[in-house]
Amino acid sequence: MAAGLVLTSLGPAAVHATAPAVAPAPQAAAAPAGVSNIAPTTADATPPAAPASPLLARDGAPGGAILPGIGQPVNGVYGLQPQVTRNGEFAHWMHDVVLLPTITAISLFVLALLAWVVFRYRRAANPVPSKTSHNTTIEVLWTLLPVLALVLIAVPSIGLLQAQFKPAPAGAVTLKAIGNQWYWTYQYPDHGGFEITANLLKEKGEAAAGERSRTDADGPRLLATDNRIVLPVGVPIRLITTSNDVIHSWAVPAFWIKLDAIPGRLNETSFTIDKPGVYFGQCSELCGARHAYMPIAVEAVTPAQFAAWIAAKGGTMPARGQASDKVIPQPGAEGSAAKVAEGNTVDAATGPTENVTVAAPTAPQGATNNPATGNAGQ
Ligand SMILES: [Cu+2]
Repeated sequence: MAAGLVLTSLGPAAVHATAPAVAPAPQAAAAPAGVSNIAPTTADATPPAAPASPLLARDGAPGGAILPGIGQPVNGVYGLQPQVTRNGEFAHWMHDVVLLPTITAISLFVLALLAWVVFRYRRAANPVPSKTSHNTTIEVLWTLLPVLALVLIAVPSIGLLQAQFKPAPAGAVTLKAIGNQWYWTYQYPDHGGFEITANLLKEKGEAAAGERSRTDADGPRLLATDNRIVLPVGVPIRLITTSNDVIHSWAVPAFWIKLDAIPGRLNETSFTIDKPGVYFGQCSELCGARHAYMPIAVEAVTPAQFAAWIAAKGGTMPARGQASDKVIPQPGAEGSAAKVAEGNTVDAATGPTENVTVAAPTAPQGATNNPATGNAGQ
């Protein structure tokens, strides 16, 4: 963890000079000797069609391998996805060890009581019904036992709720996810503020001529994106969400994260990814016709690989010792530096700007220009 924080605070040049052995993630150590620290995390990590260096893939993202059953739903399997954050692991435990046994026991108990009453007190076996109307012992029991059951559930539940809204510590990597109809844009405010757009990768027959279509190396159908978001493992992530149009929701099941993206607002949460890998999610707020087609793909890599990726994107790592916990003002908040600066130049001519923190997408979006065929015709 400490090594990870140090690595993220180094400049890209320094990271390139760092041997992979110092990277804290176990997979980095497993890389063959002599391979640079931007090599794929496992031997079979390079997708068949990828260029020699995964970092120089067409979209600039490392071509990390998708591990079977990790970070995505699996056919015929029920239950929660394997979790790779502390909150997720706790929630998984709570679901499997607290909630499921509790509701199963209560359901079976009530079913048994019902069956007993139906059988024992049927008309044939019990022709003269009892006239009893009160029983203090039973009344106390049927009040206290449900209270106890609720307390049993509430204690871990409230703790988890609190943990989910814990602010990120100093030194966290900030990822700003911006919802659009119907794709996500991402900014890295601590790393030069560059922006990435992630669109659904269409299937082979659906992509226009010259357009990149999905392969299995990209991910499952409807979950693969043209650009993956890259985040470091072992480093706290500060996730900030907002939207350019309607309410979306940024959700990745394996991170135990679902955070609404609301126009004119910033929502914030934090998490730390434990294991390298590729993790998929989807917009989880009904946001319009192509709601189902704005997937999320996150590639979690070692801090060294993250630094290399940032450099490849033209970004910069924060200087050593410089905490990346600067306050990002709510859109339109009075006194925000951006607002004041922009207000000085814009107000006189055009009036106040509505949302100063959200940059307009810089490139035309393939997904938004889709004709109403293929996926849109569902
Ligand atoms: Cu959406």
